[in-house]
Amino acid sequence: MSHTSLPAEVILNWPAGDMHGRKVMQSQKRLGDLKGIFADETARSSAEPATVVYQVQWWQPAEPGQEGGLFWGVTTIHPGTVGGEFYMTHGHFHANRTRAEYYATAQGEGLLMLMDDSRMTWTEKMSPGSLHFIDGRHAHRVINTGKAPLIFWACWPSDAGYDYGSIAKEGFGARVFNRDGSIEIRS
Ligand code: PAN
Ligand code: ZN
Repeated sequence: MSHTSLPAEVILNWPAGDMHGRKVMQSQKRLGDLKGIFADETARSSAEPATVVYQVQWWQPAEPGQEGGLFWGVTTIHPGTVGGEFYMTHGHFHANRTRAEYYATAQGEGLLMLMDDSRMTWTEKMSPGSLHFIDGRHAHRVINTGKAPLIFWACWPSDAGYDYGSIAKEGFGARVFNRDGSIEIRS
């Protein structure tokens, strides 16, 4: 019997946070896209709108919404602040609250902010090698508190979906600022 080995569909560069493959997708979020995310909207709207805050690459080997598949991605959050508040992701709940996720840090320093339905909010420290299990009930956002890019890998179910609405409306229960070089979490 003959046997053929197919090439892998995606090749990762773990430390650099880069994925290569025909079906790998990507998106960038710039300051101009992040209206209402930071506390100081005046500072955000007067900053250069083309500045990239974070970028995501991901692979969807199943249809979004299909049960049983897994998606894989990587996010790079650049270092920086808006009105003293560290650069961060939008953050979201999963539309399906029974769908969990893993985040694993490749490079950089930051905080994974988690929030439950009652708006109780807490953080976990992210540093190279840290692995974070995100319960499907918890909203999640990542904040780069360091001076270098924060790069983390993620794996989540194809039918998790995204619920950005409640975060866009009410935010998380805390924000993270650079106060004279130290990290301040304000609730
Ligand atoms: C991640 C996030 C990614 C960007 O893949 O989507 O880090 O963050 P926002 O989607 O909050 O802008 C994930 O959590 N997927 O479920
Ligand atoms: Zn998620």
